[in-house]
Amino acid sequence: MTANLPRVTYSNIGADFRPLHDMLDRSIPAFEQRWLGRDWSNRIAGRSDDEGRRYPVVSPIDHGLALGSFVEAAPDAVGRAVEAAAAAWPRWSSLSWQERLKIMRRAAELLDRRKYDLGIACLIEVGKSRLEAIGEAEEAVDLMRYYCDEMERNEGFRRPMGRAFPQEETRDMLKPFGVFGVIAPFNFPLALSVNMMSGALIAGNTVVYKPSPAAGLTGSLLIDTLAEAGLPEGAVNLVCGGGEVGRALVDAPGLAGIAFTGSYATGMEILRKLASGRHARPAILEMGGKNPSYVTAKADLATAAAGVMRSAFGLQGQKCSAGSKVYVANDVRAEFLEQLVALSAQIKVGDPRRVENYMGPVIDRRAVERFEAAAAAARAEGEILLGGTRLTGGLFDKGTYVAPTIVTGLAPDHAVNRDELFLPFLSVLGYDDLGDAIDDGNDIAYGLTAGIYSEDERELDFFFGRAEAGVLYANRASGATTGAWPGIQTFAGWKGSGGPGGKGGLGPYYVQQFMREQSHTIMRKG
Ligand code: UN1
Repeated sequence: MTANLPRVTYSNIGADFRPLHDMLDRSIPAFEQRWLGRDWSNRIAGRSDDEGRRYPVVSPIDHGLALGSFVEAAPDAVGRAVEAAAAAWPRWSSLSWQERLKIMRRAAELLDRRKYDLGIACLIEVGKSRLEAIGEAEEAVDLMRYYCDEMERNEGFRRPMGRAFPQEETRDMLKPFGVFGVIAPFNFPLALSVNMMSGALIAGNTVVYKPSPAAGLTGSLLIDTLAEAGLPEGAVNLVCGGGEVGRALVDAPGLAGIAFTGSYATGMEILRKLASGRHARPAILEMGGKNPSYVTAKADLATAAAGVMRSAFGLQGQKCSAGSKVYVANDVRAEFLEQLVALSAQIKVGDPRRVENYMGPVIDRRAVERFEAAAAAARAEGEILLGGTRLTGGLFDKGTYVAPTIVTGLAPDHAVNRDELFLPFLSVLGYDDLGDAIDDGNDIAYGLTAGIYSEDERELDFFFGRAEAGVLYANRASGATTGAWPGIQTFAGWKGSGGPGGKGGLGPYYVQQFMREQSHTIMRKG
């Protein structure tokens, strides 16, 4: 039934997805019937574990839609999960890398077979549109396969070294650290969980995984899939819950390192903690973004308007890669804004289970409050060009929906232009000098993604040389700052968007961040 359906990536926006939508029309209700409203358990040492408080979760699409209940792991359960992962580590890490890859490739195969169900889980749980959700599921599969291929290309990160003497032989290798805590965010509950867990596991570490409290369903389905692939008991453990559980995990004795994707404040707290024990431990971090794009006087304005719109409002602006401000050359500002506002005004917001809706709800009430505060500031100190309001009436009253919003006239150092909002909220700034605009776009704590629109190669070169961010794009209609794909765009956060190592995910320098180096030198006789 699902063979030969078109593949969704975030950037193949022109493809014919009708067969996919036909399938989703049938599969979404079937998924709801089968999976919603259950009581889920944590998973420790291969067994269900219910130690802790049960909490119900509802969908942001409709608060009457019960996703299920999950267990906020008690501190003792978190400790047992770390112990279980530590007990599984000798076995998992002593497998040859080829044997580990066999299991991980089986996991990728299972993920691939279940990608539509897993995508639908994200859709209902987080409120992403159909194409964002299925794109994410495809990304997760590609991620796991790509990291397996990288391990193979690098021959398990083992290589012979030089000889100081003819009789001396040295080899260099990367080895796993031990137990990794993996703490994942709500916005890409599948792709980012798979990203961090597969990095850790392929490298030979074992894992205690904490999904976002808003995304326990996707997390639980994912863990079931990994268990079925034949990972040894305890190699992956699931503990649900919020910040308290995350803190218990970071503080657990026996933890070798943390992979975290989420807010800057939490990521920095984790980094400080991991630097303060008996010795420093690795923190592989992907944090926020305040991603600028630049539209120069030499831009194709239709392409620019499409790309800026998609990056600002795709997944309701809740991507760390979202484009949240755009600097426009004053010469073309009026014309660009006219196109951008006209295009964005056509966005349909509503139930993301339905094919016509490009935007679904934002994740929770706190997001709506943040939205209303930013809109009030823009109303008072600048100008609202589109949106600016919470949506009400019908389904909107049952969930958390806001209008795609474009504002202008706020000072460059206004909080709206400096802080990550994680909302469908775009601020427009004019500029006369591209260098000044890029410098201002750089003048933030973050450095994740940035984009430019210009038909002038010299301007593109200038941007690539000057922008302080790990992921740079030029002239993309499918997204000014979003849409990185495994094996194609690497995803390294500079400055406050990433950890101190300067390397990111989706590329050739990810898996080895989960490993430590060792050299073996043997002096032979004779
Ligand atoms: C995120 O931005 O939160 O590049 C994760 C993108 C996607 C998502 C990355 N690969 O937009």
